[in-house]
Amino acid sequence: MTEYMAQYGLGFTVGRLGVFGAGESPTHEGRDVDSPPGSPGTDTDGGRNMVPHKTPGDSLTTLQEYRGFILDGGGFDGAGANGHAGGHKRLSPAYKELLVEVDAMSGFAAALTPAQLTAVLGAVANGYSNATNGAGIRVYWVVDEASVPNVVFQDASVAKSWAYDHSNPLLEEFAHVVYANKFSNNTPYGETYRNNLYTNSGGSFVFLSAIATDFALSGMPVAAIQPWISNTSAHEICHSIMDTISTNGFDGGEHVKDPDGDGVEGGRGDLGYLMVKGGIRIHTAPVLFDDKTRGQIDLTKKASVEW
Ligand SMILES: [Ca+2]
Ligand SMILES: [Ca+2]
Ligand SMILES: [Ca+2]
Repeated sequence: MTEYMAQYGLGFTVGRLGVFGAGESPTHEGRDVDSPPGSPGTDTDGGRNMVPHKTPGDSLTTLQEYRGFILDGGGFDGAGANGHAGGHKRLSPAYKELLVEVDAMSGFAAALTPAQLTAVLGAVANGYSNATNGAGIRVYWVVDEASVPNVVFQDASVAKSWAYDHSNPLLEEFAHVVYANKFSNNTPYGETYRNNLYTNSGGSFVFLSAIATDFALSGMPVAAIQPWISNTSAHEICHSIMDTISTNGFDGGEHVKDPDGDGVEGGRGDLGYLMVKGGIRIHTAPVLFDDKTRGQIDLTKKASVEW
């Protein structure tokens, strides 16, 4: 309650848990403490004067948030501090929170060690909650399957089936991200499939061998690869919470032509943005959201789990 009041400066209704009703999810676009009073349309929750998300709430009920979840990490504040060290964690109706189920394939050269996986996911979570460049979302993850035998996918249908088979039914609110080997053609870096009523097969993949192959060809040091893995992860997760499909000038894949808004599409200033279309994305920078992307984020329709 104190957090919520500090975040929004708004009133609230006392419910059965003493703060909010158990079925309510009152997180919404309001004004945060550093925003000009009376301009709730100019910012979103959790950050500094960010544009509002497409929808209010994070689809977690206050009862779920109060009960909490067993999580492995994430939950950083806007300064990248006060992250969750692992174990049980109650969530907050004052912040938008995104929960991620992580599966990791093993047994191939580009597979991540547990420490590398933690570093990658930490960069992703930090990026989403960053007060300046982020999206006003606190990302938490749980590693569900830490070492699954790797598969080289022949086509999308195989990948979708894999995602379905490995999506933990106990983690129904969680977006699903898989650190995978590759498709047989060793491209692309990542892919996100939407869930639907008939196949129930959504999920995001990060193809570690495809990324590693490009770095080997470029001659860049292996240490340079981690930001590309983190940014690819953040990019695919962003696809899974956008649900735009050709609206608002997007290209049907939620990529933005001019994310820095200077009128030049695919200019150098655009290339560091998370969802830029065209050119070669620069993945050495932190995760960087543009306002058009922020304005289309919808945590109530996570593509990998909700339809
Ligand atoms: Ca929340
Ligand atoms: Ca799983
Ligand atoms: Ca531009």
